[in-house]
Amino acid sequence: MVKLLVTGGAGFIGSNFIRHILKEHPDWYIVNLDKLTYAGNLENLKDVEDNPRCRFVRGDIADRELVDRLFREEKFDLVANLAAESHVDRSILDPAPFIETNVKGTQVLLEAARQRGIAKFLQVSTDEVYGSLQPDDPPFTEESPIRPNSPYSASKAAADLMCRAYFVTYGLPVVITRCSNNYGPYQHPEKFIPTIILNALADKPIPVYGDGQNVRDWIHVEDHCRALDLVLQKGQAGEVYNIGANNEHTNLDIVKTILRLMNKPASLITFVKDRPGHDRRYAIEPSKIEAALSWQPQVDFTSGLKDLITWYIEHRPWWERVKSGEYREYAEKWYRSL
Ligand code: NAD
Ligand code: TDX
Repeated sequence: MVKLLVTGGAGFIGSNFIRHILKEHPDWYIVNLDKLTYAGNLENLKDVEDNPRCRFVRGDIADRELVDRLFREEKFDLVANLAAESHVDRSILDPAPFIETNVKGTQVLLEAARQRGIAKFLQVSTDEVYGSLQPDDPPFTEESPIRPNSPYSASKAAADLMCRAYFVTYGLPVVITRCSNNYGPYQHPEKFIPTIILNALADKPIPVYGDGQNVRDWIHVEDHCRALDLVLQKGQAGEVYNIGANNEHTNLDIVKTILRLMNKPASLITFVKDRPGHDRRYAIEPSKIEAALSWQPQVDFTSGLKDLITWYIEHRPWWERVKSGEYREYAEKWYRSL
């Protein structure tokens, strides 16, 4: 039995990752440590909540005592750290929680792993730590300089560097992944693609920051989760693996594509004030993980978007409850029942 600690498992990528691991590894046992911030939603895991191979613990990764106790109780073989404050716009409004969770929380986990011993510590990071590209620049490789521009990406970069220090100084078997923008089921409605689909469904204006020419490199969350699973099992300690699907689009093109797929008018597009420090372009060079771990993205972008639009239509109660904040009642009820 392999014991895996997943942090942030009630969030977007974390919940997809837990579902993936339970399906792919019948002999793995997961502990999901999640603080249930505004972004954590146990309804994302409703279909696996009775699974005896998955235990939920509500708690903060920056809470040293709790994390130490958990490591003592469970004797983890593997850690996958997905817990984070993840939204760039929120980090611009208030950077402090980003330092607390993304930097301090990661260090607390690293230290507990160092004290107790661990086979692999996976730090789930982001392409945003590399900063911004100009239109003609080559994509980010693992050797690209770390040049974060937002408080969010600076906090993720700090966590990555702390992971590196724990590998170099203490020999802790840490691997870091840096993935591009994810889309897929259970993403928080504050993010761009959910905003487009939900506003289009309601015939509401779709806010496009600045001139809409910022470029993001999109990957389906399932392809990301398969890559994380491979890196957790086969990634080499001390290495960084970029994850991306060679799928760059301007924000404006994304909105136009989704509106076309939904049969909604382009008149919904509304240009709004730009995000301060808005990174112009991200692009990931994924050849290292493709060669080293035989990983390839499998989800075609147009089919992925079509399926996602259908998912939103079929999961109206899920997103209505998220948008109204009602899902918190579910969390409290579920938590009280323990
Ligand atoms: P999310 O905001 O949907 O989920 C984050 C989860 O972490 C939530 O369940 C939240 O409750 C939990 N959490 C927050 N602070 C915590 C704390 N102190 N202790 C315990 N749990 C806490 O985020 P996401 O989009 O699923 O991102 C997951 C990870 O992947 C993050 O580390 C993010 O930086 C990284 N990442 C995201 C993307 C993307 O496009 N979404 C791309 C690359 C990397
Ligand atoms: O309403 C919007 N209008 C808009 O034009 C929103 C919410 C966003 N945007 C733009 C900003 C970005 O150029 O769309 C692009 C994508 O925005 P987000 O969904 O906020 O993602 P981004 O800032 O690129 O960061 C995401 O990818 C990397 C995740 O939120 C991070 O957690 C991840 O590390």
